[in-house]
Amino acid sequence: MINIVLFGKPGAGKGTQADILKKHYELFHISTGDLFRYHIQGSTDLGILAKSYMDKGDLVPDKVTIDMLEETVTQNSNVKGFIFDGFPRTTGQAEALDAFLTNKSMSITATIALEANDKILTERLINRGKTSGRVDDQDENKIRNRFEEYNNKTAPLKSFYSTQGKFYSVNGIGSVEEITQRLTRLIDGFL
Ligand code: B4P
Repeated sequence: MINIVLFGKPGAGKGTQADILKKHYELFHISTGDLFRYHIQGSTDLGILAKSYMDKGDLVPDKVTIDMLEETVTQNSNVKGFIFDGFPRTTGQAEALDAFLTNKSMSITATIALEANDKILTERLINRGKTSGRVDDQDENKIRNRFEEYNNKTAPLKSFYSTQGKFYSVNGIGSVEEITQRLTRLIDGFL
């Protein structure tokens, strides 16, 4: 089983690349952002709660995010592996994921960061905001807040996974195809 965490700032291309990699390696793709947006569309209690955080560019609290992730993994345990896209985003989530996977005799194979600078990321997000309808993509202040959330709460995971010898960095600037090539070259080494 191969389990990849795609890591990076908002707009780094996690969702874009996960969509391609899941087909290439026949992996099950879990995007916590997409799961929240699905709940928001259905106006579930979880969706209403998540929306109050996401619209401001804040992270959704760990407890609800972890429960949702664990439920999705449990419902899909007969797969070749997972791509975790946008999860974990805090040390609490990373610790919970390790404990949960260990319990299922599974583990993270690699955490791969897509690296790009804030200027490029902001341009990508504002661009997507023109068509996606996503409130969190349409306002530079909210985008700045998402970067701050990342710097304060998510960036520490680099050392969390480096300590485990599982952290890899990939240049996230270039065409989508170029970045996919960089990722597959790396992931092929884990097969
Ligand atoms: P997410 O849905 O995870 O989204 P993201 O960080 O905005 O984007 P991603 O990196 O996937 O970028 P994408 O490929 O789409 O998070 C949204 C919110 O949900 C968070 O702010 C938070 O509130 C909440 N949330 C999610 N998970 C959570 C968790 N674990 N804990 C707590 N809260 C959580 O690419 C962006 C754009 O760039 C697209 O338009 C794409 O077409 C474009 N693009 C991609 N690659 C490109 C390239 N190489 N060149 C040019 N453009 C490119």
